[in-house]
Amino acid sequence: MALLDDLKQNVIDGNAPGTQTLVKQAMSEGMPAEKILNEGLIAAMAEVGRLFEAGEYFVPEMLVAARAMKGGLELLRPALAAANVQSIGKVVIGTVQGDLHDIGKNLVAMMLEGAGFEIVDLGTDVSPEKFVEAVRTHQPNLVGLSALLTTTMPKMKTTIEALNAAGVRGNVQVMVGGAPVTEKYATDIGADFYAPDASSAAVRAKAAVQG
Ligand code: B1M
Repeated sequence: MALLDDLKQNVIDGNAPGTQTLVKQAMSEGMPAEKILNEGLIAAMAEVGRLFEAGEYFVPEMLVAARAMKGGLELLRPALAAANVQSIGKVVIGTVQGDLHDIGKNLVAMMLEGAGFEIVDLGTDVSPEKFVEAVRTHQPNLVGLSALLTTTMPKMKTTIEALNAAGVRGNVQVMVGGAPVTEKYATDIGADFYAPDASSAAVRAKAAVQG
């Protein structure tokens, strides 16, 4: 447990090399990747959010913590996305327009990859037009929209409307998620389904394509 506390603190402090060293150590001690992720990396980001809300952290501190988290996440990627699976479908995923948060979206993409999906990651700040273009080009089974800000959530609705207007909505199911998003919001904006976290995103996406 001391190891996970140290790991958490290194992310909170934005110590990227320290974070990577401790993730490697935890893995070499046989700790499950999900435990390192949930009790180390994700728990740290929750604390960073609390510090930001309390006015003790500002954007630069959030940014260095996010970089440290990402470095740790990269090391966990092979274990989380333990491959060996045939593609069960394709997902176009991105963070909606105006929103630069990508840690959660990346995590969802990794878990989907682990569940056997082929991933087309459009990155952050993705306009509705870019989602439409990607659906036309890649013909995915699912489109995943992530939003972390209450101010960018409405772009999920705009994106769904753009898919409708382009006549491609019927070809894809839309999954939405992100800290401020709820099941009710997903229903209200016409998404097919909502997932509260990366593991359930993988389970629900799999169920969606397998009927
Ligand atoms: Co931002 N930020 N941030 N930030 N930031 C939050 C989101 C905030 C809650 C902090 C706070 O006030 N407590 C707050 C939003 C408030 C609100 O809207 N109500 C906030 C704010 C205000 C801002 C700025 C406006 C700050 C400013 O400039 N004044 C600014 C906006 C920039 C922009 O996007 N235009 C900003 C900037 C940033 C950084 C760039 C510094 C950095 C992001 C770096 C990056 O992502 N590359 C950052 C960070 C790190 C955070 C916090 C601290 C951590 C987010 C995170 O990575 N969490 C965050 C506070 C918090 O969340 N506690 C905060 C860990 C991650 C694993 O969880 O992203 O929730 P999460 O993803 C989960 C689920 O939500 C779900 O699964 C994931 C894994 O389980 N999920 C999906 C996510 N997407 C999904 C998609 C799905 C399904 C599930 O289907 C497709």
